[in-house]
Amino acid sequence: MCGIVGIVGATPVADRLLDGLKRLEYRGYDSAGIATAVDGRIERRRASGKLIHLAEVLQGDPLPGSTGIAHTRWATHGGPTTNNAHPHATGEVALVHNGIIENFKPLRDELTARGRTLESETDTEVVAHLVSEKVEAGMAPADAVREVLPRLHGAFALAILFRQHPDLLVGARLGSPLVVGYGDGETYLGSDALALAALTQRIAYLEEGDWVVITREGAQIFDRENNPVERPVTISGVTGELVSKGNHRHYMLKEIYEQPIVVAQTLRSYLQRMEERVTLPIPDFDLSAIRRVTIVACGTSFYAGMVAKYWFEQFARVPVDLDVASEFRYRAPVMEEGGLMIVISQSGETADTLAALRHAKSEGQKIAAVVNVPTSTMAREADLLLPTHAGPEIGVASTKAFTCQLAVLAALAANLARAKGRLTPADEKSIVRHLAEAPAALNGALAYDESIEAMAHSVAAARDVLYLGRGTDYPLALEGALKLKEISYIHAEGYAAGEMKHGPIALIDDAVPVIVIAPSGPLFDKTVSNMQEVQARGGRVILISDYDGVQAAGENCLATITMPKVHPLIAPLVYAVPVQLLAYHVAVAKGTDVDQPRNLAKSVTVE
Ligand code: HGA
Repeated sequence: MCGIVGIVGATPVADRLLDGLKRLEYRGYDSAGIATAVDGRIERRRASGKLIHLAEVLQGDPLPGSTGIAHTRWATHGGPTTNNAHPHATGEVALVHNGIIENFKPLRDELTARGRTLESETDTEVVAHLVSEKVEAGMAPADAVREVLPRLHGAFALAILFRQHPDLLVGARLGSPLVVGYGDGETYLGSDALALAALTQRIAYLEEGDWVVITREGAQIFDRENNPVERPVTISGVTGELVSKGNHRHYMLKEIYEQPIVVAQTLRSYLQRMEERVTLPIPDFDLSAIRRVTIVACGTSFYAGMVAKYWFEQFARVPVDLDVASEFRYRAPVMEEGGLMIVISQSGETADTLAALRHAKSEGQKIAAVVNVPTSTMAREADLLLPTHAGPEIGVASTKAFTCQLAVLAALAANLARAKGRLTPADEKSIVRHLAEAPAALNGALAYDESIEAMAHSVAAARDVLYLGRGTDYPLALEGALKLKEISYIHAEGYAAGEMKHGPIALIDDAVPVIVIAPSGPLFDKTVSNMQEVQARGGRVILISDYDGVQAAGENCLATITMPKVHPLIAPLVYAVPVQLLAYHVAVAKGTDVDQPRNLAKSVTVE
């Protein structure tokens, strides 16, 4: 989603701003722009579409100036046109914004009533005008921003440039992330440490409601009550190198292939291999009093949570509520004492999930956060941080973050079960052994890449695809359908296998491939019966199972994918691989933009 970079520099900044935007490109965006302060005026260059278009504009019309702001926009209000691209500017100020100004309509009416002309359809532009009015009335930049911030409802990260003050920028955050970077004789603003990786590793994370004035000498930070505050400067581990694709054609494929390693890395923090015990990064966090678990997440993370519900209930016998984050706050959820909310988010910044976290916290729930960015807002606001160690995930369609989330959640379920006295030492040993087998089993699953690629054409031609599964394979069916929708734009739905006969079976004909996820085991026969109901109606089935399953039921299938035989606990991790690879190869066959699919953003920082 939107990316912000700002530099108060000692030398021209346009190239470095563009480089910062490139580092944020993976988040997904649909237009971009840069503004600098030059010789007493504000200059802007903007372009719709990819950064290459902005680079072309800059090449034709270079942008001097050593203080500037830059933005990649994922449109929420107004189409992805050049005119709606940020920065938005008046004669006095230019401004970039991440988030949504929810009260922009009355503010806009108020501004137009005062005779101001707004040029874009965005919610953002009102902020530029509100600040500009104050500046035009003679206020200093910091005073102007301080007076405007309380008028804004919604969520924002802002970076603001002033025509008459080319030596400073003002930033602010509420609900959307913003960091300050400290250089040598230069200071920066960025959406995250990655954006500033080539400039500095010295990073301070702004807290909710903070605003900041940066100059070449450093930063003056204020809290929401306008008191000067210090925010600790941390050394970010993100290197200046752009994350590379290695030998792979797409980030998504590289990330699918990284899964054995990153799952092993993640498990290291949650398993004591010698003692054969599960553990947590904060070992003395008391789980014994937890009486109820609420899991809240969005998209792929939600499906990881759905798998975890099965595990928490099975191992720990603790009831689990599961909610899509954007719905959670709006159904008056009952949160009793002794409740643990688990939020799951790759970025740790997903606005819907963050809002749910804050709501639950205000109701006295303990919060555990399964996130891939340990410096993220969720990580900082949680009582129990449960990091995944997947490394930067650049492909918009989540893959390695998902399997790492599953690894963490399996270990958490076992920890909870032990704390509740529901896990014998023998059971715990067995869980540790099975989880430890996951990296090798993931490798085994990757070995089928070529055969999956070979069958992709049979799905690529379809208009609709169904995925079926039972038990923990049901969330995998949902995840498989989501992956296919996201990157190949084929309409796909996941169903609990047993639900087919209650409606969706009406969709079956020979034009709708049905992908059945059914490892051999206790649920196999029932799922295969549902599969046969599909075949009896002319449906063409692709069966994903292990050798035994394929032998038993593969005969009349359009195709089969054979996975290594694994324990049911790690089956969701292993079976994630073929559904990811199938979606990937179908998308490649269709020629879509695999890493940055249309309309999607990576870190979804608006509600
Ligand atoms: N609401 C603003 C910014 C959108 C945003 O933050 N996207 O990530 C707009 O539509 O321009």
